[in-house]
Amino acid sequence: MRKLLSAMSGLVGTVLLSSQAFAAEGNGLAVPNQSWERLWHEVIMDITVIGVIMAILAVIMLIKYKASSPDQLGTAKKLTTVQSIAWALIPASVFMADDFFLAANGWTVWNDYRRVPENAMEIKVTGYQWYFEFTYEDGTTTSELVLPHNQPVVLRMTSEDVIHSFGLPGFRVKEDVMPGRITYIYLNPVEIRETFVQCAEFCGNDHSVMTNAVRVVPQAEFDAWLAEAANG
Ligand SMILES: [Cu+2]
Repeated sequence: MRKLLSAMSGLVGTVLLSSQAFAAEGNGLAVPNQSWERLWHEVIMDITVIGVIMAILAVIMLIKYKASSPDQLGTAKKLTTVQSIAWALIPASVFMADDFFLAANGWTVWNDYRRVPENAMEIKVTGYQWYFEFTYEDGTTTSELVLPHNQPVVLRMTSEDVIHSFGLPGFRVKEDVMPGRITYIYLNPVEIRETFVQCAEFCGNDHSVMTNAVRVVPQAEFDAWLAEAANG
């Protein structure tokens, strides 16, 4: 009983500690991929803690309460109805509290992905068999996606032929790109880095080569790149 109580208080401690982990970083705006990663680590940590507690308890009880013969009866005092219900409801409530906590944070992460800030730079994405094309606010069209560091971006996406999907594993997001509809992805590129986009919806013969580098570069480098793309 004491072991079970201390295990439960450990779990509650984990939940309380981790509830402070969801603050904004970088330019002060939500960074959806970072929110996603925090929640993912939280889920992994919680299911590991719960799984390990349950496994240890199960093994202890298997060994400690093993019957020495098939007709041996237990000697423990029978629980009253109220005690039985309490034993079912209290531990269940502790674990359910963690489920609700994770679900609530899932909504927060969802909002981080879907709320586009006013100052977001818009880039139009058009899907074709079998490439993506990018159109910047000045009308420049490119085959490469380059993003200025710390500038929130909204990709407004559509397709000229079949259904594609704009898959950005490095940003922990993908979204369908469909003819006749405009979908969007919000990105907050707070790290200078190179990642990639890969079409994530089977769209024909060359689907697998429908991939491109995605570069996050300092603002000055971005301006120079865009000016060159505009002239070229
Ligand atoms: Cu495609």
